[in-house]
Amino acid sequence: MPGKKPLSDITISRLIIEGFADKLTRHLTNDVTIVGAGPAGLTAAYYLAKEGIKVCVFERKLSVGGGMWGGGMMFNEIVVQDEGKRILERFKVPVKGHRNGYHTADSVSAVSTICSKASLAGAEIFNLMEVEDLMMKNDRVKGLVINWTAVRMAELHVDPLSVETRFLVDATGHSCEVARLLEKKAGVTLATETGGVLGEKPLWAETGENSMRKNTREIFPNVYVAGMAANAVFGSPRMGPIFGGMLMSGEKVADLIKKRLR
Ligand code: 48F
Repeated sequence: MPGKKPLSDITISRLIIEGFADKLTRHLTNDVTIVGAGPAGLTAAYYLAKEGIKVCVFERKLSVGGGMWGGGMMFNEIVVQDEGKRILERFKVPVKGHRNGYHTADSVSAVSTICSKASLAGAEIFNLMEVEDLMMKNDRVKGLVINWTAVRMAELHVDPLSVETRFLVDATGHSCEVARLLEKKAGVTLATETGGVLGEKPLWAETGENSMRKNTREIFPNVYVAGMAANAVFGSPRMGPIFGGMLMSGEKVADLIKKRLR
């Protein structure tokens, strides 16, 4: 077309590389780094970022949202109780139905809205990258070690990069991977009954949901657990496709860290 500049393939590539390098360089040091972009991690990222705190999230998968996308057994609806409804409404996720204090929401709507709010609030979310180790000095966590998920999948021997952080949140879900690294690799004592990871118990929705708030806390200096990882670390049950506890846990961990940063 006359007057229209031809598209430059190289400019497209250059913009992607420069834009990504700029983001990653800015987040080589963070106030808070969250591992896992499930409902707990994304909610925490939103509440921290909206206070102007420098926060970034590393997610190993291509998609964010963790176990929330799939609702219950791929019926893409989630259930929350009143407290969870309050948080969904804060994000402006449409909440439907009401039966004895239970509410439902479309899981795709919930994940996409929460992620959008966290991102717009200023949280930087890196997908396709996983946290494979911690950076520790004198028995204190100083940061974490990241690599491409594809590197592990291809079993390539490629060294990782390091990220410095003041606070670290393990929001990795059932596998509580940061806590496991602390326990198994660093060999340090966690703030649990045994000093180690107690392990998740079989499904019991009520106890699982009720214990999540208490379990959301600091397990090692400057390292917090949130969401299902918190229940796994403290030996509480899983709760199945009810998600209010995850949202509240994200909100609580953000509150705890905000107080520390003040
Ligand atoms: O599993 P996930 O959704 O954890 P959550 O936020 O919520 C739990 C619920 O989804 C559900 C439940 C409801 O009752 O029990 O399971 O606590 O999200 C955890 C995210 O962390 C990522 C993982 O891919 C997932 O998206 N993840 C796990 N380990 C790592 C990681 C790692 N080492 N590095 C980066 N991301």
